[in-house]
Amino acid sequence: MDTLVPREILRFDAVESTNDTAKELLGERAQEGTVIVAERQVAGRGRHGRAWFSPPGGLYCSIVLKGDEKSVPLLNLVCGMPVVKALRHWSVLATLKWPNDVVFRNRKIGGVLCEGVYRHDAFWVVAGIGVNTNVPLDRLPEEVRVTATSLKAETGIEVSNDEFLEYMLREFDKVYRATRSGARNVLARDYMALCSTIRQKVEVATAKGKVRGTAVEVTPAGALVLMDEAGTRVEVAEGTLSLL
Ligand code: BT5
Repeated sequence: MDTLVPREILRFDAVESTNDTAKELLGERAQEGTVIVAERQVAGRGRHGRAWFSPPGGLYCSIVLKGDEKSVPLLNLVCGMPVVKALRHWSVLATLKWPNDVVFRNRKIGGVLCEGVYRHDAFWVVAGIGVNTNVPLDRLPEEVRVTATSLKAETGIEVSNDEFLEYMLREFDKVYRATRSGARNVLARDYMALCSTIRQKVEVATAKGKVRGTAVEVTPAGALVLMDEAGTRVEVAEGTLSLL
C-alpha cells in the first residue's frame, strides 16, 4: 500500500521554523505529504506565541497536509500519537498529556503545533512536530531545563534522527488514514490508550476561564471531558492543562 506521508522529504540546515518554511513552499515545492525537516530552528514556535527551543540534536519537522478548518483540532491531537509510538520503540515509555504534549515522567519531550492556512485556493494543514531526541538538556534555556527531557538524557542512547523520523512517519501515516476515513471512535480509543491525563485531577485554562475536575475521556472530536466536583460532565475543546 502506498503511503500518503511522506511524499518527499525536504531537508534544511537551519530555518526559523519548519512550519514557516512549509507555508512558504505550499502548492509549489511542498505538496500534500511533503515533509520539511531541519537540523535546528532559530525561531521555533509553540502554541499561543510560545517558543519551542530547537538546538541541534533534536528532530524538527513539518508535515504538509490538506484538509478543512474543521480537521485542524483533531489533527492537532492525533499528531502526538506517532511521536509517543516512536519514543516507545526507542524504549522511552512516553505518554500524551492532552491535548498534544508528549511527556515522560511529567517532563516534556515533544510537542505539536498544527496550523491551518489558505493558499492557492486550497486549505492546508501544516503539522509541526518537535522531539527532543539527542538534545543535551544543558543546551536548553534554564527555564525549561527542569521541565524538559530528551531521549538521550533518559536512555543514554543517541538515535539516528533519520530512523526516528522514518518510524514516526510510518505511524503518522496510519493515524492520518484513520482520520481521513472517519474512524474517529477508534482514534479516540487509541489516543486514550496513550494518554496519561485520563483519571487525573486537572485544571484547564481556556479562553473562557479555568475549569477543574477529573479527566474522564476524550471524545471522538478530540475534546477532553472532565467530571467536576458537583459530578457534572464538562467538555473542553481547547486549553492549556495542568495536573493538580
Ligand atoms: C508545543 O507548544 O509544544 C508545540 C511545539 C511544536 C514544535 C515544532 S518543531 C517543528 C515545528 N516548527 C515550529 O516552529 N514548531 C513546530 P506549547 O504546548 O505551547 O509548549 C511550549 C512550551 O514548551 C514553552 O513555553 C516551554 O515551556 C516548553 N518548551 C520549549 N521548548 C522546549 C523543548 N525543546 N523541550 C521541552 N519543552 C520545551
